[in-house]
Amino acid sequence: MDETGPLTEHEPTRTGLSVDALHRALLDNLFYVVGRFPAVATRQDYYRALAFTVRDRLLHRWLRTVQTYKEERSRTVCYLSAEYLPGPQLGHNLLALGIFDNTREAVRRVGLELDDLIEEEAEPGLGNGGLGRLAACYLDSLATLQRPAIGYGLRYEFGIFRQRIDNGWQVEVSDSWLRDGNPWELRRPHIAFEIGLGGHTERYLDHHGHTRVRWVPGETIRGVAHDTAIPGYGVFNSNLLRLWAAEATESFDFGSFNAGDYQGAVRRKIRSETISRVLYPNDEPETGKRLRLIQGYLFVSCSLQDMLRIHLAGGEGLDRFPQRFVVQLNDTHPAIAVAELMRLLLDKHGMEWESAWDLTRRTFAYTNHTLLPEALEKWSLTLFEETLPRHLEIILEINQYFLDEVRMRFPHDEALTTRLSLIDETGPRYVRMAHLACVGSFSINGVARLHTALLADTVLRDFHTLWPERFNNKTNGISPRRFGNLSNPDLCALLSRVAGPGWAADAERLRLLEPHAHRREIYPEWRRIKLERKRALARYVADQTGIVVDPESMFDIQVKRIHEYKRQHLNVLHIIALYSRIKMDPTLDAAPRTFVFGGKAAPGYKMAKLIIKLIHSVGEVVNRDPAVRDRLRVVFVPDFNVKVAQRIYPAADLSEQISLAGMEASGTGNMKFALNGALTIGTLDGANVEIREEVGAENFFLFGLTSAEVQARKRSGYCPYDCYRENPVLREAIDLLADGLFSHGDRALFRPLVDHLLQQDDYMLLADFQSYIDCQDRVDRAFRDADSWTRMSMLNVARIGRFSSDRVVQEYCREIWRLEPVTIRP
Ligand code: NBG
Repeated sequence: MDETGPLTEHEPTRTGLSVDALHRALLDNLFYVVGRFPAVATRQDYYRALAFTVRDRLLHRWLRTVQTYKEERSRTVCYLSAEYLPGPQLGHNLLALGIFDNTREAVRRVGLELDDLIEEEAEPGLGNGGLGRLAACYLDSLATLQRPAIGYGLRYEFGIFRQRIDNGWQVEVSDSWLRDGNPWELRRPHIAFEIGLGGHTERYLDHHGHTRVRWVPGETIRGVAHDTAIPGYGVFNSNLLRLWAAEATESFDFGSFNAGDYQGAVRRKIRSETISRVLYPNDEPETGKRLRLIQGYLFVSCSLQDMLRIHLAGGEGLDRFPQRFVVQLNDTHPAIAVAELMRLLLDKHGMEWESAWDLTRRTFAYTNHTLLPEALEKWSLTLFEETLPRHLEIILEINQYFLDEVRMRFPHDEALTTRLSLIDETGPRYVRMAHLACVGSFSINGVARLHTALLADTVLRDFHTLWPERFNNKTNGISPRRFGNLSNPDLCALLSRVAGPGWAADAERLRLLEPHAHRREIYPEWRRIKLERKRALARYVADQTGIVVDPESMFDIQVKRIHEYKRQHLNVLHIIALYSRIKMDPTLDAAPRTFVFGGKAAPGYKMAKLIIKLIHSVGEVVNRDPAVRDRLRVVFVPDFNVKVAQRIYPAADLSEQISLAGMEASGTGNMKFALNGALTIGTLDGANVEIREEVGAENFFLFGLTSAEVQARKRSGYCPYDCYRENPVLREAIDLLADGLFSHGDRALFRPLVDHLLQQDDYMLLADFQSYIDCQDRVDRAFRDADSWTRMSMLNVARIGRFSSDRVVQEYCREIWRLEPVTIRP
């Protein structure tokens, strides 16, 4: 893949891909861009010089891509997402450009190692979890599949908080990822739009004598574009991630200056810039409500204005807009787009309601990512009225037409009308953003087969009754480049050797590994690679936590956001049970295990933070107890993010996907683990269902209630205390916890957790406990048969190709976006 060759006279320093060209560019950039001499340059300086070297090579592709899309008037998908977790860029871009080896060599020439420079990069943590990472995987696939796409979002100055652990408790530290600058982005001062906030609306007659509405905002703010290139893998296409940063408008400083209120003007300027300052951690219903609404509105409005600008510059009329653009709403965070496009068409472009509505509904498609009621966004009507008065008017008008339509079709069902309304009037009035998204979109999709079915059956049931044809499923996928090639190069080299190359761009080709899964002669190498990744993780863990773990033990890993529904505490109950079993019976024949956890808890989510403390507390006792020395270890890897994830997935033997059935929309970590040869222990939840079908039931450790059983148990009155009373193993585990064995005798510390489990147990840990324990015993036996485990591991990798984000993006392109590839030539 590498384009090697000596530097010729004709090879320009800014685009050449040979070792010589890269080496020269690196030194040039170090001097002319970073402003340092080799003698004094730090690794960070070299990282930046290298990043600029790579960006130069991307720019060439990026500008060519823009030009071609424009000339060919290509249809473009705009992905609107409040969150992106792209991970570090350097390695990814080298891989896409096919210059990993040459760059490694060029870096060696200056006496450094490429891997060390890759480590220098700060991660853009512009998201909370799966949803933001999914958006990044889709951008990667869109570019690789040569589809014209723009990812629109917000340039938070502070991303998701960094997690420190202090005495077992999570402590949040602000994440200043931009401190050393961001060499990948280009600020585009000429691509900026104003948005209004607050104020009031006025009616007036236009020159045709029609009544029109004008919004007179109380203040205005500017969003300025910051662009990052997203190169496709092995192709010349390079798409765009365009993030908006809030700035003060000049016009708005003026009045204050003239009035001599310099300080007031500065204060307002600072306040404007606060808007894109920080990403809000999710699961925190009440914090920063207003600011969140404004954040969403800022990026949505700027993005739509940008699309309209691009469209109109192409010389076509607005009526052709839905032919040129399709807009995917990534969850409800950008759902205000429906009202904003209406506003732009009606108030700015003088369109009539019917045509504007028709155009809007042909533009948007909506993806739902959760069934959790607390995650379905609602905004109070008062807040809306204060902040976006014109949008509220539009939403109320949309609602009126919509409910009229409902009443026509279901004349005697006022309850249905009430349930469907865009406004929740059961108490204080709220705008239901998911309803706005449904009404304004031509497509509504869930992110795994079970999730989509449950959506249609529960949360969006009435919409499904109304418009079944709008519903469709798109089971999530992951980028094989980032979670294969980049994270686990040795495994990938083996895959290419055994199964043949090409799987990175066509993951279905991993199937070619299947016939080799029975060749025992490959097993030692397969295991050696896994062991090497486990050793590397063990070093990292020792470095981060001081805990020494045995790479030969089974690495049993659960990494994801900490949430009760994900049931990290069920995992802990198993650890406690196993611990006490070994204490009772020191001869117990069980494979040594290292339990690894990682993940952040929302700062306001007390129970999740207590679960982090619980993991540490159990770890402290277990790790110190000589009776289980060499048999059990518990570690918590702090600050789980994309960078850390890339170390963890390759090192896993067992992947914990143990949410209560019906709760996890899809999960994508499950796919990342399997691609790296881990076996899954999991419930029939989210995409686990489909993963199990693909890899085969015999290569997947299944336990737990099904979602239908969960519903039935809840209907018939689930009583967790019965499980506790009837199961001695469970009782013992919970009693140990309650009695303070893991809290230095403090019986109060974990009381809230224990009480909740015994009295309420919303996520039915106690109901699933025995099934989980039994399943873990099966895992144990399977792991001790190394050859059979290796074969299962290989089969998991061979059959996981369907969960490539390339497959998903192709489905989106075919079934929702109607998007064709556009080849970019050098
Ligand atoms: C998350 C779900 C995951 C899913 C990702 C990506 C939100 C709101 N939802 O199960 O919890 O894998 O979205 O679809 O973050």
